[in-house]
Amino acid sequence: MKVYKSDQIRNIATGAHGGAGKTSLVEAMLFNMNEINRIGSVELGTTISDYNEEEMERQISLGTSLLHGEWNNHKVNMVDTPGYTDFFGEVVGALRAVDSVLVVISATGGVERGVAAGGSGSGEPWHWRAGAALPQTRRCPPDAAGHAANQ
Ligand SMILES: Nc1nc2c(ncn2[C@@H]2O[C@H](COP(=O)(O)OP(=O)(O)O)[C@@H](O)[C@H]2O)c(=O)[nH]1
Ligand SMILES: [Mg+2]
Repeated sequence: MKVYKSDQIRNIATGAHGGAGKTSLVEAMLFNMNEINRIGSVELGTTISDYNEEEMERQISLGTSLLHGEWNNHKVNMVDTPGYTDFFGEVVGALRAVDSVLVVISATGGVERGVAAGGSGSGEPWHWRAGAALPQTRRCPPDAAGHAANQ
């Protein structure tokens, strides 16, 4: 087994409300890292992350999945969390183990309750990240007028 130095390891969790696309994004990342040779589908129950029978049947993530791949000689550990608040405990556990959280925002639905909506937002990933003192990077696609909105 390949041995990585600690500075070659990245631990990343996904975070967002259910249905934002976390599991699909992780699946695409695994494909791009050549860990899998086809991109599975949530609808067909063929993703690596949503592997148990109930997840396949319901087409949602119910538990945290650990996945890994290699990119540019770095080991990337991905922690795909469930988005529904019933399973929030899974997310809290994941945040204790990661360096960063990939907050996924649906390109069609935009920012919805469960990502970073108003109020104290204590149950939302943008705020969980702050609570866990994790760094933040925001990268948004250009708006309709073509203005980039990266921070
Ligand atoms: N068209 C389209 N559908 C997507 C995309 N990403 C996810 N989906 C669909 O959105 C639904 C929820 O995706 P999923 O990855 O399970 O979201 P999660 O709950 O955040 O893990 C599924 O039906 C996916 O096929 C995308 O980039 N484009
Ligand atoms: Mg999921």
